[in-house]
Order: sequence, then structure tokens, then C-alpha cells
Amino acid sequence: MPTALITGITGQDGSYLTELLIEKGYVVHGIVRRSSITARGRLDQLFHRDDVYNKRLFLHYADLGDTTTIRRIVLKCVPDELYHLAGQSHVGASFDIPETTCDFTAMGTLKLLEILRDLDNIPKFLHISSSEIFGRPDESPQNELTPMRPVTPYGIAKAFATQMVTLYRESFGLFACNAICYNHESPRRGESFVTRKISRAAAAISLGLQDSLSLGALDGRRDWGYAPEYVDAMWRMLQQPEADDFVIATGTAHSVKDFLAAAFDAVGLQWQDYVKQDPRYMRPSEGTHLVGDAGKAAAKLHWAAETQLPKLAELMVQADVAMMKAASKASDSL
Ligand code: G4F
Repeated sequence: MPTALITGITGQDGSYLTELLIEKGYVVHGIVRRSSITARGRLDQLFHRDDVYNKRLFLHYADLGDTTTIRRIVLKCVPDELYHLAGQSHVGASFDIPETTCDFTAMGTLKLLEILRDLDNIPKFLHISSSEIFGRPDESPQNELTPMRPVTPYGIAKAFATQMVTLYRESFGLFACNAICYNHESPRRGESFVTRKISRAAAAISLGLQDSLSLGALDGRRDWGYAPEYVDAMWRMLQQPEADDFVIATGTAHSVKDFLAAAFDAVGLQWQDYVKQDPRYMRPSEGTHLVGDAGKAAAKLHWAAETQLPKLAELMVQADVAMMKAASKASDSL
């Protein structure tokens, strides 16, 4: 059985990737941060499978900065593939906590690469990079050769990590790849990202549980895809004969207003009746024209995004409606 190690296993992408790898017959080890609150809900289905938990799925505690512990975990698990998904991933928050963002997202990646460089059997390595490395690009759509012009602390940290991965591939011969992922969403998306904030609000307003929704800039455009499809692209990258970087995107940009329209339409409402703008959610600086050209992924990985807006918004809203109805039923039965 092939063995994979995943940093950020409890996140949206980590949980979908774990499901994919378990389905493909892998043994999966995941690194989680120690905290007094157990936040592993996204892996629940796998935890309840007797044939999986502690048989083919194992969790280990470590912070990204704790190189001694991470080295020990890597030596113990002997992974064939290492998927590095962890980091401080909120772009807006990166303006408030730039040092933490750079420690986790930039230095955390370099520390992992340094651990790998010393191993006798170096696993194939995938780093989840981001469209934020392009910031305000000169060309649209962007591809793997588009120059990086990040305009946020998060984007700068990701640009550093991305370039280090390329450097370790070219200078030290590591099988190390960057998946340059554009925004990818799902019902498991964190609640502070705009799509999930909107899908939850549309669901709650339609059920009479919320009156309004406060957002920041509504004209920003993003290339939004469906997360389970993106983790499939990551896996495909590590099955290639040679390590390389790939843009993973739908190729279509939409505004926050487009997402709002699709999400509220899914519950028969007009977003203009409920949405307020709040300066608290405005960012000091924003990426623009972020839309990806995934032509190389199509040619080499035989991968293409399938789910587009408004289907994505609709499936997220429907999942939130179902979740809220189930929660209210459960509290009624107490
Ligand atoms: O949902 P967002 O916070 O995503 P953002 O900033 O594009 O970053 C996400 O995608 C990147 C590319 O894959 C990742 F690298 C990154 O880790 C993260 O997953 O914001 C999307 C847009 C922005 O233009 C933002 O200004 O929505 C706008 N927005 C408007 N009101 C808001 C809000 N964003 C958030 N989070 N919250 C708001 O209230």
C-alpha cells in the first residue's frame, strides 16, 4: 500500500484528499496542531469506519514550526508522498497577523523542504500554492510562467514558499511540485471565507434564522472551483514521471456579486434585500484579475474543472440548509 503524509489534514482540502487516498488504497498519516478544542469534524465519516481509523488513517500532533517533531513523524511514517496543505490561509487575516502568516506559510514550507533534503528516501512533495502569488498580474488568465506580483502578506509568503519548492526541485533534485490553486470551495469551506459566509447566510435567512449579511468589497473577481476536484489534480501531479508546477483553476472569473446572486437565487431570494457593506471586511490591498489558465493541467494531467458557478453556490447553500435543519431538529429533540 502506498503511504501518504498530509499537513493540514483536518482542513477542507485535507479531508477531501484523505477520502480520495483512502479510496485509492493508501495508508494516510496526518499532522494536526495540538489544541484544547478538537476540530476534526471534516474527517468524521472516516473516523467512524472500523476498517480505516487507526488501521489506514493515523493522526500525529505537531506544529509546522516544530521541525524536530515533524522530522520524527516523517522518519516513522516513511511516506511515499507528502502533501503540504497547512498554513495560515486567510488573505484578509494576513494583514493583521503578517508574522504568523510568514512563519507558517513561508518558513513552515522551507523547514519541511530542509527535513526532506536530509532523508535517504525522499518522498514526492506537493505544496499547495495559490493564485495570490500573482497579485496584480500583467496578463489574464495567468499560467505557470506568469511573473509573481503578490500584493498581500499571504501572497508574499506563498510566493516565497513556491519559489523555494522550485529551487529545491532544480537545485537539490527533489520531486517537489507546486499546485497553484485558484479559489476552491465546498460545504466544508471555513466559515470566514466569502463563499461559505454567503452560503450560510442565504440558508439562515431563508429559514428565518438571520436578518442580514455584512460583507466587504463586492466587485472583487475570483476564479471559484469545487474543492474535491482540486485535490484530485494534486494527486495526479504526484503520479507524473517528472515533478512540475501546475495552475489548477476553472478559467472563468466571477464577482462576489455573481456568487451572491447564485446563492440567494438557490433559496428564491434577492441578495440586494439583505446585504450590507461593512468597512471591517475591506482589505488594505487586493489581488485583481485573478483567473487561471489550466491548459497545462488539461494536457498533462488530463484534468479539467467540472463544477462552475452557479452549481457550486447552489450545492453549498443546499448543504447549509440541510445542516441547519438537522441542527434545529436535534435541538428540538433535547
Ligand atoms: O473568500 P476569500 O477570503 O478568498 P481569497 O482572499 O481569494 O483567498 C482564498 O483563495 C486563495 C486562492 O486560492 C487562497 F490562496 C487563500 O488561502 C484563500 O483560500 O475572499 C474572496 C473575495 C475577496 O475579494 C474579498 O475581499 O471576497 C471578498 N470579500 C468581500 N467580503 C470577502 C468578504 N472575503 C471574506 N473572507 N469575507 C468577507 O466578508
